[in-house]
Amino acid sequence: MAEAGFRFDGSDGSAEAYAPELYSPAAEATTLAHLDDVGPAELAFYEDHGWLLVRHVLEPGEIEEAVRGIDDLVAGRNRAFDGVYYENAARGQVEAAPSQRSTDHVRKLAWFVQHDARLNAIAEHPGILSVVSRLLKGVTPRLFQNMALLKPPSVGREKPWHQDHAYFNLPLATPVVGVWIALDEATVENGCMQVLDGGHKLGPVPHWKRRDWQICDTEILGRRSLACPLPAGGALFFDSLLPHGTPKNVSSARRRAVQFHYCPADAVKVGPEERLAVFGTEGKDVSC
Ligand SMILES: O=C(O)CCC(=O)C(=O)O
Repeated sequence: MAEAGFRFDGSDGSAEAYAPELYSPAAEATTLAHLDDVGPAELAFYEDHGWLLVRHVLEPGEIEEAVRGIDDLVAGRNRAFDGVYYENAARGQVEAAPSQRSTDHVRKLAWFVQHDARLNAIAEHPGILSVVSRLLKGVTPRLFQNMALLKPPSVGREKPWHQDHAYFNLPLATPVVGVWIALDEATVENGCMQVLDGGHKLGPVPHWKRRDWQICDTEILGRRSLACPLPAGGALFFDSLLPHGTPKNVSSARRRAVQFHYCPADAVKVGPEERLAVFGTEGKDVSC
């Protein structure tokens, strides 16, 4: 917890410059219209490519409720919730005017589903769970991570390229499906998701502490990436080994999203040593 009870995420900003070519997608990802369009061919596509993009998942009312839930949590209306992380660029402003806490300064919210029924309803959305279960080859999914990623206009910084499994204390063989849901229209300019098509087949890639816990930029530069723009209410389903990242928000448009991760209900956790032995750089003959 930072001073005055505020948490900040990221460095002071001076080390945040990155090559623009890291986020120069070769093309846009193809999309499905609805969750009902996910059939055997789409499940096979997911196996092969590591992702599925669906344009219409949440109804406008569900999006509004989710946004209200986020606003309430950020405004501190639920005193039991302390999972707000501010953008480092807002350091100083947030502490100066705590009564005006606003999503304009927030990078992310973590572990909120038990604090807000509106957000929990999305994590338990029957249509989403049905697709996740099929992507997990028929097993019952268990939600083990939930986040909201707000990337505010102008201050929302990059989330460098990474594989989500590098953050999870789960054996590498445990299948994990991430679901990233846009609550605003997500575009290349405001920082939509970008993915390395089929990159989950690379297996685990070493991660480094650079601008974040991330894949080395030189591993990404020169590879063919896809942009995943979405309307509000659309969702990206993705394999936890799929390299992905988002550029900073250089627009004046909001780009709020929620993200849920599901593993099989009977998955067993391991210690961080096992994860670092796979994704860490210590002892590996690699450099960044
Ligand atoms: O929403 C974003 O900007 C990036 C989210 C992401 O990739 C993550 O938190 O793992």
